[in-house]
Amino acid sequence: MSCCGTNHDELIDIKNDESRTLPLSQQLSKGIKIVVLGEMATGKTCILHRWITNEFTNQTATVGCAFNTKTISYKNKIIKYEMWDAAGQERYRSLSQIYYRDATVALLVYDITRLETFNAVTDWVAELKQNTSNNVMIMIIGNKSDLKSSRQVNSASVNEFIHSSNSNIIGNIECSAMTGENISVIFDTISDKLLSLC
Ligand SMILES: Nc1nc2c(ncn2[C@@H]2O[C@H](COP(=O)(O)OP(=O)(O)OP(=O)(O)O)[C@@H](O)[C@H]2O)c(=O)[nH]1
Ligand SMILES: [Mg+2]
Repeated sequence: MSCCGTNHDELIDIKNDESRTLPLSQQLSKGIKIVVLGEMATGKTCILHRWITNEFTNQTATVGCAFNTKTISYKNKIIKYEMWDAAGQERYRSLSQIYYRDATVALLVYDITRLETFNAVTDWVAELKQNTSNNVMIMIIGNKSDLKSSRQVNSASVNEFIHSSNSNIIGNIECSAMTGENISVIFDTISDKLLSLC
């Protein structure tokens, strides 16, 4: 996975990407921007890696931001996803705004075994609401569902938060990058939502 966090030219490119102004139906094949945010070690990189390769591989902590693409054929449409996988470490936090600002979709990832990572997701929802004007679609992801016996976040409190948040939250899915459970459901849900808006 490539790293882009320290490349100034690339940051300028992100800012000036004109394809974001196209109608959604034209963006589908040119590139739908997904930003992946959440506390460190929640499994953001593993989720993307599982979706792209269908394998689980232990990842080292992301530096800055990693960039990946995957093009799929879904319900007779070609959809290209451009995924910006932001580092969860606090020192990179200020960079995140560059990545989420013009994103179409934000995946907010928490670890179901660590309550503080869900609390961080609620902070991200508030931040996105405050700092984006494009009504970014938000998907809340509870990763590590293979560790249900150590669960600290229950689905009732997640649902309660979603109902009270008044944000554009399009889904709330628990998954496991380790076993692969529900990984494809995340992207099918996003694809269905995008197609419904075209
Ligand atoms: N049990 C279990 N462990 C997981 C799962 N997904 C990721 N992990 C582990 O969680 C740790 C962190 O995974 P990463 O994908 O690097 O997490 P990240 O959110 O990208 O972390 P940063 O890049 O630091 O923000 C690794 O040790 C993974 O092996 C999962 O579904 N189940
Ligand atoms: Mg990572």
